[in-house]
Amino acid sequence: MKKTVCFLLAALAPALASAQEANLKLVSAFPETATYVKHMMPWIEKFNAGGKGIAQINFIGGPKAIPTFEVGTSVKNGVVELAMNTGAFYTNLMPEADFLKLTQITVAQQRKNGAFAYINKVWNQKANLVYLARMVDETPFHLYLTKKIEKPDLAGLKIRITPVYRDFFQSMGATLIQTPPGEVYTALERGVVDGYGWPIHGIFDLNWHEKTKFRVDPGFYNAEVSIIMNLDAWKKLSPKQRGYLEKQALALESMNTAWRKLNAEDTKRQAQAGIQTIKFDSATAKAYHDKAYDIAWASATKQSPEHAPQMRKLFSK
Ligand code: 173
Repeated sequence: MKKTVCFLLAALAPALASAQEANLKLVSAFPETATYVKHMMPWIEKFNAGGKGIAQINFIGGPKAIPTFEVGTSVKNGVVELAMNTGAFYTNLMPEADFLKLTQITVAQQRKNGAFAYINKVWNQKANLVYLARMVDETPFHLYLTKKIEKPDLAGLKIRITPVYRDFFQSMGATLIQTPPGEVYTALERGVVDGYGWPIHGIFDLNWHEKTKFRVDPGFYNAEVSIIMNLDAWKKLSPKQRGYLEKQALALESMNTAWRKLNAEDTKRQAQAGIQTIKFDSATAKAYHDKAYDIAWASATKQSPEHAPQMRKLFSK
């Protein structure tokens, strides 16, 4: 009898050991050639090297594995435990997802002033998600064009959008066409769009510079890309595993200093690639920038009267 128990325990030991090591599948809502994936891969390597016996991340790929706008639902339902995603891609789960572009303080400051905890409360309750780490910060979005404009008027222009830019570009009279990042090149190539919204960095990764003639300055908002996690998977972790994930989340956020450097480099590189900057006079530029925020907060408040005003307070300088 004793022998049998010993044998059973011995046979179970590997299973028990692997049950202690959490295996977390991660999908990227951005194409695998995107800057964000390049930024994340070394982090995953370090995560796995230090996480032996605790937790491992299994990167399963980009939008070919799960389409961009379905990644949020896949994390919510636990099809994958983790995703690198941006709120604009999962507004189908909750309108608040897209409000993260409106943060005017860094994620480190958000952790201090309670914004990060507030985001998590909403993400837990409304979408079964944990907001684990913000890995893009301090990065404005811009409008890129294939045709010149003299003033902030997009009438007659077809512009590729995501929810990030929808209300702002619509207010300038654009015809809106929503696509995931993976479809922008073809849309430009075929003349389906005359421009697109995108952060200051990253247009070279998907070869959009080949089709881009102008960038409109100033930029607006603050590009957000984050690691989100299925809440049930989070609850299943041991305190040690959660502690490890939290430590690695901070390590990823500490890499955000890279963006300021890349943003400066890519601004130069765009000029070298022949992309001209469209600049408005200073009053028009200020009105353009202010309008971006006014419109976004008005839309946010309409969509989420409960959370938008609180988030506005916590996200502002
Ligand atoms: O696809 C997009 O233009 C978009 O919404 C986005 C959001 C964050 C970072 C990069 C792009």
